[in-house]
Amino acid sequence: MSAPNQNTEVLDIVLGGLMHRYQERVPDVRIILNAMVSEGIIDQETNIENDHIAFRTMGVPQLGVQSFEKIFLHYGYEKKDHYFFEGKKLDAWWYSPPRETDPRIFVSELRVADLSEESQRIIKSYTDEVVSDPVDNLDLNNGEAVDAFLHTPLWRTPTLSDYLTLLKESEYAAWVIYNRYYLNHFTISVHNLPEGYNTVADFNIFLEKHGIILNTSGGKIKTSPDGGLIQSATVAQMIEAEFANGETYKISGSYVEFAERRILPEFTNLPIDQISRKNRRDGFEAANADKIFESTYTTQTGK
Ligand code: OOG
Ligand code: NI
Repeated sequence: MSAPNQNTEVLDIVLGGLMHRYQERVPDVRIILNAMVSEGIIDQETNIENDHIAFRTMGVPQLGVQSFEKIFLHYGYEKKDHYFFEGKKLDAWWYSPPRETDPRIFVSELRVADLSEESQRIIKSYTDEVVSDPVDNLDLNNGEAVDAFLHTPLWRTPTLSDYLTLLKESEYAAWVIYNRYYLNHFTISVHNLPEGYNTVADFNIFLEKHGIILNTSGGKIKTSPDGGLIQSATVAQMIEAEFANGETYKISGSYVEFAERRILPEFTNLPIDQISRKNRRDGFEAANADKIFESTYTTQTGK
């Protein structure tokens, strides 16, 4: 077996597959990329810098982060800081990529055991169909197999009534029971874009001019206490979901995020053409993340 850091070709297949299906689910991506090219912000779409991507998981023994992370650890990602979201009953970690050009990964997990008996019973009725850790049975050196895995249901299609019951207690739980490992968002880095677009504040103006609706939880601009990480996000796009017995209902799908990472104080004297990712604020910020999660919550999508 090849060493994890030699698996970047497979990683490209997996990331490509994720982005491809994500773009089909999130029409805002096309609107934003087309507008960036037509305003001359970028020459071509492939010049977008993807700051990070995010996934959501169910915290039950055979699934959750401990299972999911094995995929990306295999491709050379490194596990970094932990974040805890008490109110939302979530844990999360971020992973730094093998190459500077790869996105960081943010993976969260629902603390299922902290929910009510009823919600736990509903969730387990689905997740108990998965009797052993599915990633252990996956050939991680086969990019097409991993791509298929990430887009194949692990449990039966939920009923609308279970979805709505979960939604009342945990919007995150409802999202995962239907959307599973679909890419939750990708994130456009703005700090290397031309003047007039290279801050989240300016980029938000551009987005709104093109009719994009932004998440307003905690304000449209989310800033870390150190001032180094500034983020905004769209409100998730609604998808017409088909539940068990053919019932349909509009639910939250995925969204797009924007990130500005400021140059760290110790590097502000460096010429700008010498600045790379390692000279900028890295990682995530719990207070920003707490609000960004709400991009898929009905308080935002119902606006
Ligand atoms: C993740 C929300 C947090 C960030 O960049 O802090 C986040 C999610 O909605 O699953 O993306
Ligand atoms: Ni994010």
